[in-house]
Amino acid sequence: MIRRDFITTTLGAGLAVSGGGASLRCSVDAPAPLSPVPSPRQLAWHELEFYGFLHFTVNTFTNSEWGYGDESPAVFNPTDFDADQIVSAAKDGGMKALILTCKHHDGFCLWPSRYTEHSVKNSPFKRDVVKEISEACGRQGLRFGVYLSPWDRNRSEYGSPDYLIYYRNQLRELLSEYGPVFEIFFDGANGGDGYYGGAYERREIDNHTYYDWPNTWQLVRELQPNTVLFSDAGPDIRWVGNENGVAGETCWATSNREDFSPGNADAARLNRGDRPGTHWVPAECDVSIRPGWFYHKFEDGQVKTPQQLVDLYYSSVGRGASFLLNLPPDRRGRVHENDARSLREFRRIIDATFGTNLAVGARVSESNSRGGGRDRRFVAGNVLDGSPLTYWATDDDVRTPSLTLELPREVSFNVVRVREYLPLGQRVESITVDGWQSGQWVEFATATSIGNCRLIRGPRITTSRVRLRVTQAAVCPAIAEVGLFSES
Ligand code: FUL
Repeated sequence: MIRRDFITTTLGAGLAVSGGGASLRCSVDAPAPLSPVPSPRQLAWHELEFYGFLHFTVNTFTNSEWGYGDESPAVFNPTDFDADQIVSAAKDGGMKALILTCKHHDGFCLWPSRYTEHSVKNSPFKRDVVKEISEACGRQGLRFGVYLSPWDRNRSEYGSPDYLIYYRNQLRELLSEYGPVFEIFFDGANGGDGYYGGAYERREIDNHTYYDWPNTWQLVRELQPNTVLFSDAGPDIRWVGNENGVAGETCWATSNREDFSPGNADAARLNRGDRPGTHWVPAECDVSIRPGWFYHKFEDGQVKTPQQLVDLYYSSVGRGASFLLNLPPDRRGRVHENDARSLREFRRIIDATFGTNLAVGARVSESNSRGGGRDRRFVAGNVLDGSPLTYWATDDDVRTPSLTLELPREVSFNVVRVREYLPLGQRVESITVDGWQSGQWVEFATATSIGNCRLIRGPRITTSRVRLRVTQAAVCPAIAEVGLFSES
C-alpha cells in the first residue's frame, strides 16, 4: 500500500523524495513482508475470533458421546427444535459463526443426503437440520460452518477406496446446497470398531494415506474458495493440541504443516506452533461449555461458569488463536437455559472490559518510526486509531523500538491488548510493558508471540504513562494496536 500520488526519486535505502516544487514530501517503502503470511481467507477468519460448535445427533438421544453407527434413525426426535433460538443464544454470547456436526462418527446425517438412508429423512423428525441452522445463521448474521466426520462407523464401505467417493459426494452436497461455508472441521478421530453396514468389526486405516486429503481439499477449493480448512495439519487452521480451549503461552500462527496429517498430531508442537514455520496455519481452540460434546441431562449442573469462559477467552483469543466453544443442543433441540445464561454473562463481562480503551486520547511518542516520522503511514499514533489496517513500523534495522503513551489523566488498568499487522507476517518475538510509578518505569508484564491478538493480564496498575518495548523481533515490527483495559 505505497502512496502513488507523486513522482518519486529513490535516495538509497528505500527513502524517496518527491521531485520539483517547494514542498519536499518524503516517502519510504512499506516493510517487506516476513514469510509466511496469511491468505485473504485466513485474514477474514482471524477477524471472527469467537464462534461456536453445535454437537447434535443421535448421541443427544442415546446419551452417548460416540455413537456406534447402528443407532436407528427413529431415535432422532427433538421435541421443540428451534434453529433461531440456537443461533440467537450464540449471537447473544457474541459468537460470529457456528459449526454444526452435520455428520459425527456414527454416520447419521442431519441433512437428507441422497447417498445414504441413515439420515434425518428416515427419522420421525424428518426436517433438514443443516438447512434450518444455516438459514437461521444467515438471518441473524452469523457465518455457517460444517463438521463432517471422516470416520463413519455406519458405512459399509468405510476402510475401502469407495468410501472416499461417498465422503466427497457428501461434501459436495454440503458445499453446494447450503450457501457459503466459512470453515470445515476435519476431525482427527479415525478407525476402530463399529457397525459398518452390519459387519460389527474393527477397521484400521492408515491415516497418512487413506483419506487422500490433498484431493479432498482441492474439491473444497473448487466449490468454495473462501472456506478455511481445519485439521491437525491445516492446511488453513490447525488444532491447538488439546480440547480444553488453551493455546500455548507462546503460540505462533505458523506451523510446519507438512510434518502432520489429520489424526497424526504432535499435541505439544501444535499447541505452540513452529517458528519460523513453513506456512501460516493459526490455531483454533475447541472446547465444550459442558464436560461432554453432546448434551447429557446429568451435566446440567456442570456448565462452565462465566468466569471460566472469560479465562478461556484470554487463553485462546488472547494468545492469537480463535475460541471455538461448543453449545450442545438438548433433546428439545434448543440451547439449554443454563448454557445460554452463562454465555450471556460471559459476554457482558467481555464487553464491560473491552468496551472502553483507556489508551484512547493518549499522546504517542516512539523511539523510531519508519522514515523518521515523515510518512504518517508508519507513525506510532496509528496504534490508537482503532483501525486494523494501519500500523506503526520502524526502519528495517530497528528491531527493538519502544513506544510511550502519555495519558491526559491517570488510568487504572490490568489488561493490555497488542495486535500485529498480519499482512506483513508475525514479526515480533517478545515485548515488555512498563508503567510509570513514583518517578520511574516499573515492569507491568512481558509476553512472547503476538500475531492477531495478545492479551496481557497483569496486576492492576494506576498511571498516566505506559511504555511498550519490543524486546526481540525477527525483522522490524509492524504493530496495528496497543490498548489498555480494565476488568471490573
Ligand atoms: C473429537 C471427537 O471425537 C469428539 O467427539 C468431538 O467431535 C471433538 C470436537 O473432536 O475428536
